[in-house]
Amino acid sequence: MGRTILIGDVHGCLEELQKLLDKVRYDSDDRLILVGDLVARGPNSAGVVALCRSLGATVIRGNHEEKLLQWRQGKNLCEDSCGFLGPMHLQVAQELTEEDWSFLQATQLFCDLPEHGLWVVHAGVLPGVPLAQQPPHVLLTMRSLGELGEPLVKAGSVPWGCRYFGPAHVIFGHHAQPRPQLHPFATGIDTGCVYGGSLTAMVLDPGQPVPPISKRDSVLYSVDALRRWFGGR
Ligand SMILES: [Mn+2]
Repeated sequence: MGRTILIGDVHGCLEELQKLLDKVRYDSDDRLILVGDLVARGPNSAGVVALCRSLGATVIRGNHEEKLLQWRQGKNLCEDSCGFLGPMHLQVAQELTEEDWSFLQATQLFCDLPEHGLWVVHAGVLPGVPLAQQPPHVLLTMRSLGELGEPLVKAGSVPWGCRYFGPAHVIFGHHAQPRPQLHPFATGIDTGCVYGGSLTAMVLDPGQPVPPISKRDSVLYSVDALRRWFGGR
């Protein structure tokens, strides 16, 4: 049984993903888990989906996968393409093969890894709510909590990880930051590769729990973006 390798938001940055897999010496024994948003904004979304598919990776659904899947579902319901998709997502949609679509359709909203004491989600969890009862829009889009503990999509007052105290440690993406978000019971690994930041992985040995904040760097690996692929920040 190999290691567990968790990777942040790739957003079509295929070369950086390949470099990161090389850096952590990815092996076919390892379990590969991506926190979602494989697609959109970057240079090669279809290539990233194809690579993840060929490696048998577990992909947690991100808001960008959800957007594509919602659009496709609407399109199948009426030929006039119900559901709005902007030109960028439309281009991604046109590049995906049937196998890619099936792979995206099979993505899950969360993953429970009891052997590491971990939950994996794309965006976040509401403190005190069991994983299976977390609302999908929270799992897909939350960045922070408001004053009354309500989920906020925008980076608001308090990142949700500041108010979350387990029991499981949560690995998440979605909230791009220059450095990984380190909380006692949560780690954010979206380091904004597509915005010219870096792509980050957490690598755990079999059964290894996530180390405390003071030692968490020992399980985190990053590669720099080759360039800024999208927008400014
Ligand atoms: Mn996202």
